[in-house]
Amino acid sequence: MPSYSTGDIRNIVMAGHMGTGKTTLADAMLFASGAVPRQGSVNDGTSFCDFEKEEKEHGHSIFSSVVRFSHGGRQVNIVDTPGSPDLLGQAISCLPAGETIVTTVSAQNGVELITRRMMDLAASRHLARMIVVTKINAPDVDIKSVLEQIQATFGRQCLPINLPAEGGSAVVDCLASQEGESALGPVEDYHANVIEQIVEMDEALMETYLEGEELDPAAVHDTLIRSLNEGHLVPVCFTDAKTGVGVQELLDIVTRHLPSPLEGPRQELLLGDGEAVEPFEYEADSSKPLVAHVFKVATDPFVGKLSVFRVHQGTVTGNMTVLAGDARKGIKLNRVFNLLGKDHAEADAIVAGDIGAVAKVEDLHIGDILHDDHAFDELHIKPLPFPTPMYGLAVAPKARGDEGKISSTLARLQEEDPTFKVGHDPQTRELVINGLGELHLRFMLERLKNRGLEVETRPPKIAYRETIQAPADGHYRHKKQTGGAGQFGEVFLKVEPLERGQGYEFVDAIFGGAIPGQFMPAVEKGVKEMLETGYVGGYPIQDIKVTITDGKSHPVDSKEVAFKTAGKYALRDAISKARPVVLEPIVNMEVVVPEDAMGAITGDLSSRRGRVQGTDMLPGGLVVVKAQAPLAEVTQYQSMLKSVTGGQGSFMMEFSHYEPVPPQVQQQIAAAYKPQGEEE
Ligand SMILES: Nc1nc2c(ncn2[C@@H]2O[C@H](COP(=O)(O)OP(=O)(O)OP(=O)(O)O)[C@@H](O)[C@H]2O)c(=O)[nH]1
Ligand SMILES: [Mg+2]
Repeated sequence: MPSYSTGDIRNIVMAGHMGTGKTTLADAMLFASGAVPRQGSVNDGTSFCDFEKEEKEHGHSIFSSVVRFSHGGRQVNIVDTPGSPDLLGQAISCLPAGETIVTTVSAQNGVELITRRMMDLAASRHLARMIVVTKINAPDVDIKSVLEQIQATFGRQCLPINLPAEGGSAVVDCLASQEGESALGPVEDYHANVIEQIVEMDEALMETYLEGEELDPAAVHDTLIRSLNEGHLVPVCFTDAKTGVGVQELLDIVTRHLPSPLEGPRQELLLGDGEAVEPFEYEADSSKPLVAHVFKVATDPFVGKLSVFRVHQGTVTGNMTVLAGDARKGIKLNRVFNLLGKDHAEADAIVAGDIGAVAKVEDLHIGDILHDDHAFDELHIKPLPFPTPMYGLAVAPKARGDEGKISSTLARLQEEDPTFKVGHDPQTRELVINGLGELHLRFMLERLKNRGLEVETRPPKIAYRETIQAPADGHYRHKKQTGGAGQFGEVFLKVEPLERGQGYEFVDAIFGGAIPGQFMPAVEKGVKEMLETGYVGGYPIQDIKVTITDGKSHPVDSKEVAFKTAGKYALRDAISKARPVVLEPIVNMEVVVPEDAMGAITGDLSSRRGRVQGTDMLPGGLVVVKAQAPLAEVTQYQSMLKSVTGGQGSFMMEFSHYEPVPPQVQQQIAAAYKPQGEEE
């Protein structure tokens, strides 16, 4: 057993916009705690968190990573996440690993897109939150306005618990102390603000405070934890990890003031399936039955697969056989590890509340629940809101004969990232990868290249779909008489549009054996083939109900293949009369730009068939433009934004829904479509 227990553990997940200094801060904390002999740096590729080759090359995080240290008798796990909008999937999967989400705001840039996003997500999952203002010693910073911006964006409950002082070379405590001066004014004032916020949570404490009596530190601590858990207080503190200012103080804050797994918010777990799903209450008790969940998977060709998990209840030991999700078969673990970046040290046990890893277990995936009781087969984390990967590229091997290796390596990379998907285009049979943006796919392809596999890519393909807009009837009689045995099958059917997103429904409404039952699967096979092939532009047809109404068979010549063909072409006949239409993916966009670029941005979006839905002023002279636009028009938005704003601004987009394309676009798609392999 480890030397510490659940109450000693603190888990923090670092989240926030790219470049705000999460990794630098994690490296500084590691060094300050004495866990490592030198301070790692993202700038020279020595960071303990950004240890993957691709991360060193780019100088920023691409994967989440876990490091640990002990300080003041506590055991701290830091989960560092990437802050690029393209890598949001990695960051989101780590949210349920920590009690506290620590978001970073750079004093230079103020509150940025992903910081806002992660703050909101953490709040929606009822996690404790803390904000660290980083880079307070960087040139041209205005700490006061950054603090105002934080409060304007996230609310008045964001209150400093320490303050920059002495010209940025130190920070002073304003939670326990009320003495002295800070760069933002008298410490006393800030002390009063934060204490008043805390005591508001507890009537008795409030009374003692109002009567001017001394507060019991233990009572203040308990109430502080409650304030954090309920989002009544979001502490703000200040650091400059480059110069080490505020780092030692941050270690004390994390270990003294943030909740342990015993005190902190519970992760939302659900037990059951479908309608019967219920919240599942666990206890951070190491002696109870095991409940852990996998939040990160790394597939290294040399080390093998590493699955990183957070234990919510019970204990994981190396000699255990665990169950993952609803798999019937147990998994023998052999060994469990504690992680410090790329180093893993074998551990006796990973207790409740702690983070650990297992190596070389193939059957584990992000989101899996580890348990040892079949009663928990249907236990899962409340679904995380991953954005849908809509940005696609068709890839083909540069070297012949690499196809197999490329698809299997891509499939492994897919396991590392819930927003990276690999599939085949049914129309072109090409291998297609999908991610959140240009950058996301570029990283993935670099990773592929670093494993010795190179591909050619083709411009993004848009995942169009087709549907129908009216009911219609269809009919086809397939009859072939070549020499001996013939083929005969005849199908009557009708089609009706379904609501968007309903998919496909097949109904057999045949009476009296007009089509013998054994041929119905063949009819449906033909129907499905047609749905996959598409009609207008060769895209999959969706949101359609197909009802087989009548047919005819022949005692000798009726064959499966005949009914398959009849089903397919009867459907085609019906679709041709059902006002078929091409659907295109529409994305929600959020673009943050300096105020003076707003006109250019909204104008540009309108010219791309976009609909601007609103603009909000953000503190700090920024504006956020919310819009919907067809994905086809904004696939290169990264470079467009750059050219409109000269490099400033950031954006994110995510899939919203499908909509019919305008008639002229449909005409272009239809004209470009050459059905291949038509039989008849
Ligand atoms: N002056 C100063 N620079 C800093 C500080 N923290 C980080 N930086 C610099 O800011 C840049 C980005 O730092 P990172 O730690 O990689 O930022 P990150 O938030 O991890 O970024 P992503 O991994 O891309 O999400 C690096 O060049 C750091 O050297 C700081 O406290 N002061
Ligand atoms: Mg980083």
